[in-house]
This record gives sequence, C-alpha cells and structure tokens, in this order.
Amino acid sequence: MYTQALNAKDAADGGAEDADRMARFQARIDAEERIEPNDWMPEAYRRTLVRQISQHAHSEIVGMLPEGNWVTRAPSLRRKAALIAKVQDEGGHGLYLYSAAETLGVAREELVDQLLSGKAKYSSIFNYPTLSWADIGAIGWLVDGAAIMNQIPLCRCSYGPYARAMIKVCKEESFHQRQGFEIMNTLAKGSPAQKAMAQDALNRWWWPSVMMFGPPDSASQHSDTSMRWKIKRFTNDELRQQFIDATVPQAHYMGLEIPDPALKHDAESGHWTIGEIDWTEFKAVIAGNGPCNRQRLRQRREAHESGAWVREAALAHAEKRRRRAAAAVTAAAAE
Ligand code: BYC
Repeated sequence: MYTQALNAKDAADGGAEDADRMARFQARIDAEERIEPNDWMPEAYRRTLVRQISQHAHSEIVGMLPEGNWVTRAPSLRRKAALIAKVQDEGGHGLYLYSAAETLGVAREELVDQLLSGKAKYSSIFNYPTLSWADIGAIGWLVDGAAIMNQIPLCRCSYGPYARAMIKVCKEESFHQRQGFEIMNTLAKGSPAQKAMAQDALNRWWWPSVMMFGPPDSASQHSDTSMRWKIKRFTNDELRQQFIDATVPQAHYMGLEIPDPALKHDAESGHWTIGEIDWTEFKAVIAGNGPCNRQRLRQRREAHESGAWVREAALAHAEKRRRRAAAAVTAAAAE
C-alpha cells in the first residue's frame, strides 16, 4: 500500500498540534498551497479526508451495480459498449480514490472492510432501483451531472492527491453526463411510450439526485470545517442550487417536466426555486433503509468473495517477481 512511503512519525504526530503549527497550516491553506501526504496536518483534517475520500470511493464502486444491471439489456450494441465503458470508468474512479485515501495512512483493506460490514457510508443515490432503460439515461444525465457539479470544485481541494484524482475523474464524468443526456433526449424525442419512459425515470430520479448534495447547510455537520480547510469550496445548498439551475432548462429543452409543482423561476435572483425536500427519506436511506441498501451490500459482498482468488493470484505473482528480482541482485553481487 502507498502508506509505506509516508513519513509516519510526522503524519501521525497528533499530540503536538500546538497553536503555532495549526496557524501555519491554516496560513498554507489560505495561501492556496496544496497539502501533500508527508506534510504535517491536523489529525482532524486527516480524518475528515479519509472519511470523505473513502465514502466517495465506496460510492463509485457501489455505483457500478445499478448500471451494471442493464449491461445485458442495453437496446443496441452502441449503447451496450458505452455503458460497459462507463461502468468500468466508475470502477477506475473508485481505485484512484482508494489510492488517494491510502496516502493518508489508512489501508485499502480496512476501508473495504468498513464498506462490506455496513459501517461506512456511500452515496444515498445508489440505493434506488434501475427499473427501465430510461433510468440509465437519467443516472448519466442527473447523477453524473450532480457528481460533476460537486466534483469540479474538488479539483481545487487543498489535499493534493484528492485534487489530482478529481481532475481525471471529472473529465470522464462529463462524458458520462453527455451520454446520459443523449439517451434521455433520444427517448424524449421518440415514440409516446419512449417519452413516457423518460418522464417516469425523471420522476423517480429527480428528488434523490437533489438529495445527493447532502443535508441542508443548517444541518451539515462538516461543512464549516471543510470549507475552512478548503476541502469543500461550496456548501451543500450552493452546489444543489447550481445543479438545479443547470438542469431545469435541460429538462425543458427535452420537453420533460420536473416533478415538482412548486418549481418556479425567480426573475430577480435568476434562480429556479424548488419545493420542500423530503429529508425523512434521505435520513432513512443513509441509515440503511432505502429501497436497495441491503441488496447493494449483499451484491458487493458476493463480488468481493468471488474475486478473492484474483487478489490471491496477484499477490502470489508479485511475490514471485519480488523473489526473482532479489535473486538477480544477489547473483549480480556474487559476480
Ligand atoms: N449520501 O456534514 P455533511 C459518484 C452524510 S457521486 C450518503 O454535509 P460532508 C458517482 C455525510 O457523509 C457520489 N451520505 O457531510 C456518480 C455525513 O455523514 P458522516 C459520491 C451522505 O462530507 C455517478 C452526514 O451525511 N460523491 O460517486 O461535509 C456514477 C452529514 O453531511 C450524503 C462524493 O462522495 C449522501 N448523499 O458533505 C457513479 C463527493 N450526503 O460521514 C458514481 C465527495 C451527506 O458524518 N463528497 N451524507 O457519517 C462530498 O462532497 C461530501 O462528502 C458531501 C457531504 C457533499 C457528499
């Protein structure tokens, strides 16, 4: 794991967090300097990053399940190839993110265990079912659209490895958003049955997508500290509003209706305002009681168990290479 290269003493020296060090750390953040793995950082900064990055990694990995469910049923070879590539990209994002978390001194195995045991959180959005092909369009358009809105500012996160991982992730997410929009637009402009399918998907995915940005600012436990440390650059409500303002006109362009009778455009502020978000539903989903939480975790556990032989083979191969390289060094020294 990457943590082997860390200067463990400095990174873990939480006891010596005196005011001077904290002030110097905050000054670096305020000056827009990047914090790197071997730099001193407050223990709470490290913990916040491990929490956020690992939840983000888990979301990418669990996010493969609802879409993977449609790979065999995509309506054409072109759609199938694009969907397989997208699902594979999400797996890749999860891997960069676990690597970024490892630079903070935590082992990937420990993070994966937390996911599989149900202790770790992952995005609420992936606990909803994909009932029709239009759901694949809605996920790309809305879920990846929301993910980009949240992740573009993370490219300027104060922690270097996370910010750098986000640059590549965002490029790929923007392809995903466009392929989702294109699926939705094709259905919306298709037969009445296809348009109805697109509208039904929008009806089911709209509110969960709006909730993805997290609790309202008044209830967000971590926003203040994460904003001060420039891990987050915008609050949950600010990003949610940016998403709504960008997405409502796209729905109208496709001739689809946002499922919110209270939706209105405020000419003065230029923003779209929405009705009440059902935070009880959000809380239930993140507490493990959404429509698919149990199924998602069961499928992840099964995938982890059935992949055990691959991990064992990779470790055995790495060990064989290590031994060969060591033997070559010994032989060269003996010559
Ligand atoms: N689902 O104080 P708050 C993707 C938790 S996109 C579940 O505001 P914070 C993908 C939060 O963790 C999705 N839990 O927290 C897209 C905290 O709980 P703990 C992943 C949520 O961290 C397409 C508590 O509520 N993206 O992967 O300041 C295809 C209080 O919240 C949610 C990211 O993870 C939620 N929606 O702000 C495939 C982006 N919202 O930890 C894949 C990075 C909040 O105290 N993460 N909670 O137990 C972030 O930007 C921030 O962590 C959040 C929350 C905005 C999500």
